[in-house]
Amino acid sequence: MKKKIVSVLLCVAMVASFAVGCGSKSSDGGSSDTAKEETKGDGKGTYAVVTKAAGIPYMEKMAEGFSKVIENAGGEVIVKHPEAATADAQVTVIQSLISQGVDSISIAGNDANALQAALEEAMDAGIKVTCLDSAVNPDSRQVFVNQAGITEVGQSLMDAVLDISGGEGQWAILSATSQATNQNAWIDSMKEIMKDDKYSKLELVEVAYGDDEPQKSTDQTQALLSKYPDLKVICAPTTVGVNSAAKVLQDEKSSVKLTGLGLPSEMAEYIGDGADKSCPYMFLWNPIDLGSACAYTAMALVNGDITGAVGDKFSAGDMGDYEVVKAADGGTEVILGPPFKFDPSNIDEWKDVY
Ligand code: RAM
Repeated sequence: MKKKIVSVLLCVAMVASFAVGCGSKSSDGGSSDTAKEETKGDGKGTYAVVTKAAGIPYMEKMAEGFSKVIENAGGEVIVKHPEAATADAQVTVIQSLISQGVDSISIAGNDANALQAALEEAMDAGIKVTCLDSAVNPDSRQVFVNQAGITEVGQSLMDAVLDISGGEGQWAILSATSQATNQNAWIDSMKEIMKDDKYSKLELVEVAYGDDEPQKSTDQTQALLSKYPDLKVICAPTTVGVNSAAKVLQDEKSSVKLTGLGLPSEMAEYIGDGADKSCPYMFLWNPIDLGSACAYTAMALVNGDITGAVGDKFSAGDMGDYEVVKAADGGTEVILGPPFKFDPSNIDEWKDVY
């Protein structure tokens, strides 16, 4: 029953993901967008979404979900994919959006604190600021649209490492950038959970950083394999990292197994129980829905329906109603739901969706 409902939602998301593209504007270096023409002041508005970096399919799906909702509501969308997954690259983009006089900026933060001056400048100029996927600190935003509870993600990953390792042995984390708020929060949560006796036979040997770049993630995976001959499991809480690691492990027929947060479309060929597959199972959420939910949140802010305070309620169309709650970092957030497990039983039905 639950699966049926999920599938229906998926179809909606699929339609959404196919229907966008045509209307959304995008750029790869934050330099060429001139999307806003005459909409400011007509009640519709211009909504910018700033991803972590160009070239990350997860981020593209997220931006698609965002764009579809705004366009259906008659708004104007600006999609910006910064050149690199750095705070500096995002500051440049934010400044250009402030000059363009957008109504709203939604950003997947490459750093919790380093965007504060730029985002405060945006808010001082009357621009509504939300973050999604990866938070900026509470002073830099009105509300965070969080894909899943941090502890729920940490718990799912830790239990996967425990299970896949057989309960003991060496494991390593392959993360994105060392400054990424979301990956760091999930890693901190895993470390906290690991203090429980249940995990006492597991040894976390290293947290490596592939910077959400395929080549660097590949190099870091290879380095882990040569540094730790007894390594049993790699956990990569990044779609770029898990995809690169999956390929290395499978190509090298390594006995090291993998789990993490992956995009089904990128991971389907690596998921399985056999010795020839590198990833028994992994987790994620729907990045299209994440973008959609953030778009509804941004519109509610721009329309004055909410301010981003705890207890604020708003409607997110087909996605239902949301309530703003207190976030662990002291700010406020909207949470989409728990992470979803992808394994051999369901990967085929999801791989064409996102
Ligand atoms: C990568 C990005 C993103 C993260 C996913 C799981 O695509 O780092 O921020 O949420 O992985």
